[in-house]
Amino acid sequence: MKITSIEAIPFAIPYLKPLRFASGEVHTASHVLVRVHSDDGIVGVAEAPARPFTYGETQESIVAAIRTLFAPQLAGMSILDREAMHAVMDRTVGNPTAKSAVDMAVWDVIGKTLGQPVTSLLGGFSGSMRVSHMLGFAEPAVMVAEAERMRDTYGITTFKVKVGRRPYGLDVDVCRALREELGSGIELYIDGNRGWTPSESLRALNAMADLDLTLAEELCPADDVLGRKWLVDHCPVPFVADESATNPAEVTRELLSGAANAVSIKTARTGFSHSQRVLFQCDGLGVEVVMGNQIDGQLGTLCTVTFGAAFKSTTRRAGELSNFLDMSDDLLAEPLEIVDGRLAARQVPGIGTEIDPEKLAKYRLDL
Ligand code: MUC
Ligand code: MG
Repeated sequence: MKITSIEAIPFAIPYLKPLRFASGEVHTASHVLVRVHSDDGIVGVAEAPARPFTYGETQESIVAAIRTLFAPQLAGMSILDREAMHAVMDRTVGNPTAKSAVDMAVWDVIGKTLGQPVTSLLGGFSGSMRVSHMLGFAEPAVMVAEAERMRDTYGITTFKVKVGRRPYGLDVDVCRALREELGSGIELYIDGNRGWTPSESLRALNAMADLDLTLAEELCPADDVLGRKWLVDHCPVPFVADESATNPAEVTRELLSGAANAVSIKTARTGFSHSQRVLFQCDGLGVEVVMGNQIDGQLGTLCTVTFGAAFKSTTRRAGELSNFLDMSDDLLAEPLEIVDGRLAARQVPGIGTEIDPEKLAKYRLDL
């Protein structure tokens, strides 16, 4: 039950089309595969996505943090001692996705060692989640066509629309076209990735007042401290903290300062252990949560649904679980399938993140 070694393997898989949003764009999944080995011969698997525009981590920095800091410090520790492991990793500040991938790979080892699905160990509330699809910047007709394809092919009826462009009318036109073309049977919410000012945000919300949006996420920076609080006070729907609330302490600060009144939980940045803390904090305060997407491939998406399906309050809303469909290929041996708008967590020992060795050999960058 002890950790013997931890691998950090950089790989790159192109997306079929880039995802564009107010804080950046992603063309290639330049991620890091993390494998934790135990002395029982068990291997736990997870991944860390490099998102420099959100966390400051690069693929190279994630590999370096795991290989040179975390792997030597964690070797010899019991796989059950997650709290002690985090205390060790937290001697290094930052590096949220590197730490989270180690955390989730350790949970995978625990599940495999006990012969239990991690989703059951976490909470076991439900076997699956409704899926929300994230629509990146494009012309209205292109975004409508993508939403229709997702609805008709996969049964997805919830869409997060990327906004935050200037002039804001560009995004209003997209949301209006989606509502008009897809009708009242779909759920729409928006994510600005800090692209607007507080006053632009409110003007945009007013211009979309008749579109029945259900959430507004990070429309302006949380650093606009008073402006953001003013915006949240005037916002007609829950205002979601995403990149402003990347750990439990930031969640507390954002909620208590009035900078948000809902929270996006991303296992890519809080793993399973700290996602629990974020969730229990929100549950205790009566704050809504949504399972967010870090532009994940299948590995990251499986981790998100493993956590999201495990708890009552994370299954209330659709989770952002479909953008792996935009990737040209993936590492998972058994691909994920969205059926009737739902994605299932895997009922196998661990998370179910078994890797196809040929695909890993094809896409890894360190050989
Ligand atoms: C999201 O919800 O913002 C885009 C940037 C990022 O950090 O995550 C994605 C999706
Ligand atoms: Mg977001």
